[in-house]
Amino acid sequence: MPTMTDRPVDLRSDTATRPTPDMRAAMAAAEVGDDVSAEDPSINRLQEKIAAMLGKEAALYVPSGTMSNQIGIRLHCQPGDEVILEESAHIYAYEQGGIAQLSGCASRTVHGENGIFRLEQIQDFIRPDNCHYVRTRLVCLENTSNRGGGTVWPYERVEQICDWAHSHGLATHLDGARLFNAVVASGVPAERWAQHFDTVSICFSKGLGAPVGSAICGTRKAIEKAVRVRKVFGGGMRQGGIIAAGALYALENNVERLADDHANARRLAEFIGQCDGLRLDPPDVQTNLVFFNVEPRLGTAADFTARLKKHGVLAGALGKQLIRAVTHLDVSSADIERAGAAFKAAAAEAIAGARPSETTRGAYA
Ligand code: TLP
Repeated sequence: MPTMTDRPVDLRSDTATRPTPDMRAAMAAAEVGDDVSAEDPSINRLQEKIAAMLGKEAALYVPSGTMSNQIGIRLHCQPGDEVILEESAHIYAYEQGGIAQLSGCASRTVHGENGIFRLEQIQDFIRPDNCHYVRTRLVCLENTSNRGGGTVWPYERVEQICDWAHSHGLATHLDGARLFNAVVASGVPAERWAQHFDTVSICFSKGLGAPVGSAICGTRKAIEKAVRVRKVFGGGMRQGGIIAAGALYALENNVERLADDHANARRLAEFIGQCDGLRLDPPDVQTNLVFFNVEPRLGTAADFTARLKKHGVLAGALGKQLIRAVTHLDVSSADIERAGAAFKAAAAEAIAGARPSETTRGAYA
């Protein structure tokens, strides 16, 4: 059991990372200005850097991944338009129906395997040009797919879907909250992934370890429009350079190291795979997200995360039997060994706890 002084191993999300002393030093030293007038030198530097990394003309720093996605929707769509996305996509499932609330649009979902679908599944989705229908306007992909299990899209499939979308007059948006995880896992550079999308959203505050912010990237014209949308969504920041400096530091220092998070996630998956009653889903862990099911004989996912907590490990119950564990900058390989022992102990306890009647029968029959 952990002692009271041990910090829990926090595997709930890669949003849990805290700025390191070096990142904090970069933030403290940041030059700042009024960003609503585009006069914050640190934000301007960050925007130029991320746009260049993605091969886009321009980028805009915004407070969150949700805002950068929702700005992306608003840029491409008008009320009465329809957006095609995978049914577990963050934009659809975890942004409060922002597509409808903020842009007055409909969503058309497709079921993917581990978050990833095939072109054939959406080829009939374009509505006829007829006043009864919404106008099909945008295709959104998410890479890596969060609910899909941190899966990386097959590159050719992205190319095929986006080419098809563009050839039918549809726009494309990428929720690239974890695009750099896909880059590191696949070896396909960010620019190559990004070239297929009209707009790309990137999060700095997940695996990259910055405290705040995301960026929406695209053509200069799209980003000029995005400045207006960000303002009406309440995302115009003033001396935001103080946080943007953390994001800039993250881009300069924390991209390649995502490979460590992926190795830690695979190691954690090995431990989970060794526990009776836990089943990895999907079985192969590609990046930093590890999903697994808890067999009902061990209780529910919530029961199991409560047991883990007692052993000093925090993980997220995302369904009745489904749990997500996420590796990140604040989780070391030693933490993973600790977590592995906690998983084994919690699973063994759950099994022992789940069979009291059998034990009793054995003892008294
Ligand atoms: N994801 C969070 C939660 O909101 C679920 C997490 O812990 O994974 N796109 C994707 C793919 C995301 O996973 C998230 C956050 C976002 C967008 C939104 O980012 P924020 O939280 O900055 O609005």
